[in-house]
Amino acid sequence: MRLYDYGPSQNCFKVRLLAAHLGLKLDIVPVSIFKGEAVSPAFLAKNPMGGVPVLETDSGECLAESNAILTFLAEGTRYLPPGGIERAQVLRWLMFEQRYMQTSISRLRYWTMTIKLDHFARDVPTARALGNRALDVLDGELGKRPFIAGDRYTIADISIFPYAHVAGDADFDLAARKQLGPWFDRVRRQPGFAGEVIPYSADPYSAQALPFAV
Ligand SMILES: N[C@@H](CCC(=O)N[C@@H](CS)C(=O)NCC(=O)O)C(=O)O
Repeated sequence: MRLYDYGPSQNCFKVRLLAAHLGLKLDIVPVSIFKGEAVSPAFLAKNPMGGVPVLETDSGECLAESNAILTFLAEGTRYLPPGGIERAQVLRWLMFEQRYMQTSISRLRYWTMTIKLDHFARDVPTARALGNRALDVLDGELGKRPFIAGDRYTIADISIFPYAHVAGDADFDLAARKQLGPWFDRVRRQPGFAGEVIPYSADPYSAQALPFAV
């Protein structure tokens, strides 16, 4: 299988992390999103929204959306319960990640690290308030159980860890959330964990605007 990938993307990191846990070899195809490669006609045929990650199966089927890819790859493994309330709780946290973290921590970190905060100044207070609320909720929930969705490490943790553990890059106060550091350590101790974070500065094009200017 192929992963259309952008190194500094934490959404792509989610998929690389699960693949590392599974010992699954993915053919990595780098996509230069700031050069517009994710909105070329050929790429839009793979993902009409024009972003990464995209997984391409051996039969040529394409799947976009990081959490959908996690769900597909984790099916039948220890990282996704087979059904019932346990599985629904995992899906709940995948949706939490998209609704409350992508729109806040992820955006603020991207704006901060690529020097675009001024351009998006009007959106910063809302994103910061929502990001703080999301981190407070995670901190509270992780005080009740060892992993996000229950007693076991699942793709809920694999989805939320990538942006949560780098929230400090966007000036969120991680030290004040006492449950988060120990959870980061529990995640890092999982078999096969691979945690390389590639900074935006590794990409000389990252200071440019994205094609859809988000
Ligand atoms: N909801 C999507 C978000 C994907 C996304 O925002 N990808 C970014 C990189 S982190 C991207 O490719 N942006 C390029 C663009 O939108 O043109 C997911 O979870 O996969």
